[in-house]
Amino acid sequence: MTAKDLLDALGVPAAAYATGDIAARSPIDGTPIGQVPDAGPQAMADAVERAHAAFTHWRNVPAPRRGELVRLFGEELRAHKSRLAALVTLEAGKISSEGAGEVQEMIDICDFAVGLSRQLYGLTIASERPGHRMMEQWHPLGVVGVISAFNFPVAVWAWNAALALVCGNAVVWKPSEKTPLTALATQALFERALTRFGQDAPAHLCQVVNGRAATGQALVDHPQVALLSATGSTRMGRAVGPRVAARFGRCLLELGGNNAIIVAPSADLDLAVRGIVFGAYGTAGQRCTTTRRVIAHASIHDELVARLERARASLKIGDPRETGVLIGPLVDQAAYDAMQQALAAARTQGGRVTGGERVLGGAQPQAWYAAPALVQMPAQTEVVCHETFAPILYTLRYETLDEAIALQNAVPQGLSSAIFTNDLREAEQFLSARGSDCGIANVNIGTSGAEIGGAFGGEKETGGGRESGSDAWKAYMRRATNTVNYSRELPLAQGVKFDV
Ligand code: UN1
Repeated sequence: MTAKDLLDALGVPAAAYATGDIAARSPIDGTPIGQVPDAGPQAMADAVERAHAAFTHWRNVPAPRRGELVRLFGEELRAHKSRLAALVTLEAGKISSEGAGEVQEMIDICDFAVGLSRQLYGLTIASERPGHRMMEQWHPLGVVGVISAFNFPVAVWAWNAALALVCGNAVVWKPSEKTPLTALATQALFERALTRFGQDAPAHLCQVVNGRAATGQALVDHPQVALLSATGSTRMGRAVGPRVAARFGRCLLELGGNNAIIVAPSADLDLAVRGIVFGAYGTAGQRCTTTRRVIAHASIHDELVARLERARASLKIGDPRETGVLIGPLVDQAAYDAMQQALAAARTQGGRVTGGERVLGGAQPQAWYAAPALVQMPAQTEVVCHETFAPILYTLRYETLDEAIALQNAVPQGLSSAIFTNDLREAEQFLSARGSDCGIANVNIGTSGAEIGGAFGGEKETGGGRESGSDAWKAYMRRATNTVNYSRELPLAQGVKFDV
């Protein structure tokens, strides 16, 4: 099916992607698949104001009823899963099963949010004063702005939107310029859910505004955006974070990762190889959770690297829609160039590189397919400390677990991490306070492909945000502490006397 067929079937009118200066191209073959206008800062500000008006209505709708809207949206996603997944594959270049997985993550978070809509619990707290009760309530924040990246063009928005909506907020979404069409399709599905939901959902509750940096900046700077949730590079986060902080807004940042897997002497190498290969090369290395480093014990290092190299060389690269293909294209030429630069730097820093070259350039001159690269490094040099959004896996060796953990933590990013070991002491040390410093730490499972049920996010330059499962919903609400006096006295806290 073409992009147009899919967009038709998903309910996006052709006029919505017929003109404009943002051109969507399929990374599969570089062909243009649609154009959308850059809305500009004024249109963004208007959208935020409309969203704020929607919020003042939506916050009064009971949370379980708000959950019903998200439930209906989940139904639309289930009904249109294969089409939306195919569009993700066309626009972002993911292999078909990963496109389907992305939509499944949206469905999963909708289910999670529906349950959550009856569980927005606050605490009751014992008061120090007689005849008093203390409690917490969680109230909606207002407008939640979402800036999403090309690599998860729709799922990351859904993690934010599903929670934000049940929490009583309105949402304004600025998608990546590289993936505007999947955003339009998602919005069309959301609108179907809205129609089925009925009158008590206000207009403009969820809006998508496509545009470039200045449009995004208008969302970042708008005083009515109570929470700005931004996913992308650390560079983007450095630009966005201080601007939101300057107006005392809240930020939820999901930035770069530089995720490592430690492979211990007792590891099940069959499992480790599979976990590493999916983590490093799945999604063509374009996940924030992608495995970028392997830190292998000296006693198994050479065997592991040999097995990784065999697996690497056997991966089928090509059109991500074809069965059997595991590595699709890089998103664009800039991604390919960044990969080549990193590999050149790795060579000068002593790395031994296999793979990494351009492939299918003859058949697809407008697309950027690269062989996944394996790079044996003599040490954790500068290039290894950088996140390059491409399928490059650096390998390092270690002698003691303390040394391995120190290496794993000695990068600026702190998203995901894993150890493969069958030694309980090693596993527990890795998970302990003196172990991995990342937001995600796993045992005998790779760094990528997290489930939605846990809180997702990381430390240090990853930005500190948490979204998706566990109690990440609290980021989308404000906490009010309430003290109620049901006595006939007015005792002061801390025993203060102030009799008038
Ligand atoms: C991202 O790459 O921005 O854990 C998110 C994973 C996915 C999410 C990745 N569930 O790999």
